[in-house]
Amino acid sequence: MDARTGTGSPPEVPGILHLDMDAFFASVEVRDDPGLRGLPVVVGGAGARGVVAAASYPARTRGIRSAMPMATARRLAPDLVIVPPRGGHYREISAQVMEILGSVVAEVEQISVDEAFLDVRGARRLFGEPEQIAALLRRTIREELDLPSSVGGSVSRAVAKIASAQAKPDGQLIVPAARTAEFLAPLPVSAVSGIGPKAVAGLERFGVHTIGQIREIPSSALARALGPRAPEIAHLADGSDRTGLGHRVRDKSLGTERTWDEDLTDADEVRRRITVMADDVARQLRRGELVARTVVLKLRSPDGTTITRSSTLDQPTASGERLREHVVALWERERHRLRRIRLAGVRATHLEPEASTPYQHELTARSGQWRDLEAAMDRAVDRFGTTSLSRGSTLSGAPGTAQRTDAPSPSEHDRP
Ligand code: DCP
Ligand code: MG
Repeated sequence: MDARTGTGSPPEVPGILHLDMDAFFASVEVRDDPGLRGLPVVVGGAGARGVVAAASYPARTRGIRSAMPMATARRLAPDLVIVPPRGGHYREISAQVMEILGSVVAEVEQISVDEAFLDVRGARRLFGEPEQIAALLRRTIREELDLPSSVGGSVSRAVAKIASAQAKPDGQLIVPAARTAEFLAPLPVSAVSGIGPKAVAGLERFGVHTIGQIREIPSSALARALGPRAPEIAHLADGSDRTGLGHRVRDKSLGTERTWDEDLTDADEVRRRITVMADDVARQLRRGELVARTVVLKLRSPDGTTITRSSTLDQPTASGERLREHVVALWERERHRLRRIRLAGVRATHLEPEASTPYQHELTARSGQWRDLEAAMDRAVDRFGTTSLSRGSTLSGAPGTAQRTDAPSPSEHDRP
């Protein structure tokens, strides 16, 4: 769609919405146990090495944040309520949220367990302007699931995501097209998804602290601070970015990573867990209609020794079976190096859209089979949640403490 601002043409619609659940895991626990309402509640491992996965807003007023060591959180709030994570339960509720979104808007792109982008331009005739659609979605989620969510809206996905963060908790903020640059100007550069501490430091060297200041430095300086992302960020800052759904240019990989409170010492157990992760990554690929050329296994021992090994697939794939074979092979090759495992991650890289892959070359009986079987499993998981459906060999693969189990890429989730 073209953005025309000439006389007579209608104003451009801020039709890209970003919906993100508030304090998702913690809100679910509070909903399920109303006695916890108003208390500093965190979800995470209670053990000595536990980490905060989610913090309720009352916990946040005490300075508690995701990824903080539980010991620190306890110090900040001696009355802290720690709830162990229930991954399958959150995934079921996530599927319910996505079902609600899909019932109103055809164009939905889920990007993590609790957030999605929506293109609501096609839903306007039925449901009204983006403000009304955002309100409808939030109200429906509240009424049907008794959970708070926030929505940002804009002409671009990046700005919509920034707006939803500004709207939290339990709010919505739709930025009119013509006000985009003005809205962004006072915000810290770290508000932009993917601008992490390194990029922030690079920009600070040029005296740039806010998004507005990005427009004041020469493009050569911006290129030095941000590298190849400079043009994209420049467009964002001046309000001309129009990247909508299905343009996940930065997501060249996706994966899952877990840290455990207790070291894993049993090789079979490690194999089971990375198998579950490989399945999870494959499911994320299929959901994004992507295939991967490479799979990466990362392992860390308690002393911090980290091994990252990758394996290139003969065909780009979204098959859990293929990814499992490769990560298990990598594990078998490296297991003698690490006797104890504290962290493991599986990542799919060199992604491409599924449609661009010449599947006809791959349609052997075997690959045809995996596609049918795994597509059927995806439908069952979407319907019933993962807990109801597990492969026999992975039944004991209990979830660890989630660090961020479902992020499409870590950069997407760099937060201020
Ligand atoms: N999560 C996690 N580890 C992290 C970050 C998040 O396990 N380091 C999990 C718990 C969160 C969920 O993912 O509830 C969603 O992540 P968000 O970043 O959206 O954070 P919240 O929903 O908890 O809070 P907010 O209200 O800021 O969105
Ligand atoms: Mg959230």
